[in-house]
Amino acid sequence: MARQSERQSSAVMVPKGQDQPESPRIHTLGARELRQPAKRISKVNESVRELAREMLRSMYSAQGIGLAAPQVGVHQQLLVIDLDPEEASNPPLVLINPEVVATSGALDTYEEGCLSIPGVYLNVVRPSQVDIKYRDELGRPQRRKADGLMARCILHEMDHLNGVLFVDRVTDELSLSGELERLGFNRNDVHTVS
Ligand code: GNR
Ligand code: NI
Repeated sequence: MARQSERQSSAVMVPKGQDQPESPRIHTLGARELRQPAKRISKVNESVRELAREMLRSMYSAQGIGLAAPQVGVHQQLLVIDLDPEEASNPPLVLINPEVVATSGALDTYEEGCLSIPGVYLNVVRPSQVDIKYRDELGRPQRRKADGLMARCILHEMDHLNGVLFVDRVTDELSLSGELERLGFNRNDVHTVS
């Protein structure tokens, strides 16, 4: 067990839990940082790993299951995901320069939330499965297939790398406007896609 977590992610492990040392602030809907596309990371070095650690601290502190670098104002193609933030023995995933190789034709509807739009939860339709390639925190090429919540989270985070937010994909106009207004967000900050 210890050996396996070490192989997977010890290079960026931070203790899990909501109490974290100071970590970068997460930008919220309306901030231009969220709309700028992220650039590929040319070399996976210690400074990339340090950014991943800082993102994990922000994510655990905010009790999310994923975070993309643009959410903390860094326009690099880096994601962290942890579907099990309570379970210390299950290491987080670090995805660098992720690319979708394929998605399944089947679509799922799921109620999404986002640390950049706190309190808003709305249905989004996405492919139910995804096959991606990426580099891990040691720069090693990886490929993985995901379904369920992992596929959902990967696709949500990859949207952030392109400056897209889940509210841009919400089709229920009435619920969208209602939720945004209820939580004090501006409907004009949504850039509806397709
Ligand atoms: O914490 C999060 N939960 C979540 C729930 C459903 C679909 C996607 C997500 S990702 C989100 C964290 C976040 O905003 N990542 O960018
Ligand atoms: Ni998000």
